[in-house]
Amino acid sequence: MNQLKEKFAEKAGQLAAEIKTIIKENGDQEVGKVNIAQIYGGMRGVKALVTETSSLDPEEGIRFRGYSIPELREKLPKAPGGVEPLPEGLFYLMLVGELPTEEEVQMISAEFAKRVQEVPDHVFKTLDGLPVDMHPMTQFSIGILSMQTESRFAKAYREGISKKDYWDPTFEDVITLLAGAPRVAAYIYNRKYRDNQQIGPDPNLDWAANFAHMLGFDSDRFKRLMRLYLTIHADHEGGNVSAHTTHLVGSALSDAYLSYTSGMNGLAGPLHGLANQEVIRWILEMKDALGGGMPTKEQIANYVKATLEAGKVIPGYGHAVLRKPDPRYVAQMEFAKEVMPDDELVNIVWMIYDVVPPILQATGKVKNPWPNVDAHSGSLLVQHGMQEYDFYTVLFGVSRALGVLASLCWDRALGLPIERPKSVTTDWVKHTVEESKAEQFFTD
Ligand code: CMX
Repeated sequence: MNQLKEKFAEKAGQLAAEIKTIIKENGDQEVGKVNIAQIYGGMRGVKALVTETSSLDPEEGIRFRGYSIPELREKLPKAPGGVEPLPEGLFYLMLVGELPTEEEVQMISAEFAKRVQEVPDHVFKTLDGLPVDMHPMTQFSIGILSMQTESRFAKAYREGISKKDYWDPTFEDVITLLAGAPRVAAYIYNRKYRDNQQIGPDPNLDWAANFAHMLGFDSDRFKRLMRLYLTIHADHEGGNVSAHTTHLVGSALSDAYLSYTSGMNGLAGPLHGLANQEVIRWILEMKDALGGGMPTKEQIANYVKATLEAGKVIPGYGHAVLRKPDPRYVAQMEFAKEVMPDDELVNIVWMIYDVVPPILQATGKVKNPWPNVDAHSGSLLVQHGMQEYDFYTVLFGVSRALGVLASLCWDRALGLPIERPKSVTTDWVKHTVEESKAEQFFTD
């Protein structure tokens, strides 16, 4: 792990110096304007954050350090005999900006497999004290938060660490958290859905395969699905709720555990990561309402319209930035076309893709009528035997840890300050509008 740490420190040092020069020489340069619709409209399109790990193009979708999802599936190292990338490799790429070698990925897998043993006992005791019917995302957040006792950053800060070294214990916290997150998640799953029959980690498995194993899914196909799933959900630049929240809370020098769980509480919202469980719930409700079996496109269209008329959203459709079908959806569709082309639920998901976009388009207000990542993921999990859809967002959360925590390392290494944008009141807005009208009057 020291090798990765040294490489990261070297890259971070270079970028920190570059940024210093950029700010010194160009600090006054404007990069955009903000209008009133944007400050009331969830800050869409406002460029106000720097995130190094990935960047989202509205037409093209996500690129991780410049690599698209198809490129990652081709270029990142794979498990022996495997066909999907190892998510550890994506973590390396996001952290240092270079594609890793197989040995470099193996080193991370081995470190995760070692540190997964370090989840302290009190984390499991904490989880045991929670009502078993508590939502798995709430349990996950509490479980990871209770690991905060292990924070090396919090300890180092209390002991008076110098600013320039913040990144080092943060890096260590990030590795420990990433190693432990699948174990905490699997513990919740087995306690809630499998009569508390817990399965310990296997030190010989890669991160995703070990997660599958601890969840009780040992088939090669489920391991393949987990590697793909944990890769494609890892990051979506910095402005989404889970990434932005992790970054924001981290900016107060809250450690990795505090920051990441804050992000997870945002991922648990139905407009963000929880949409994946909502998609399956909505499809199953539709099937029930239509008497079971395979619906027709016309029946789906009517159900979609009824959902909209009831003032609800169609889960899994739309996006704040994307304006095309999500490449993460496409990657899952390709996977399904290869391994389960005849599955009924998957075929319903594809029929919904044919039906929903024109209906959303016809509303005249939905900016992106296309499916997002959450429209497909649940159907793959159901088909592989994981039926408990309330758990799906936890899988998303484990994956999202890779991106938001790689970013947290960067935040500390670059010495980014506490975040504190300016808020205004509606009186201020009204006054500003009046002032500008008066100015316009005198200019005309
Ligand atoms: N179904 C119905 N209406 C939708 C819609 C959908 N799937 N997507 C957007 N709209 C509506 C919005 O609610 C909004 O309506 P109002 O003007 O009445 O408030 C209008 O269309 C304009 O919204 P937008 O600018 O197109 O979308 P936003 O950037 O405001 O919101 C998102 C983006 C994802 C929250 C929204 O598309 C949505 O609610 N989708 C369904 C939930 C979902 O799938 N979320 C997962 C996103 C991916 C993730 O983070 O995991």
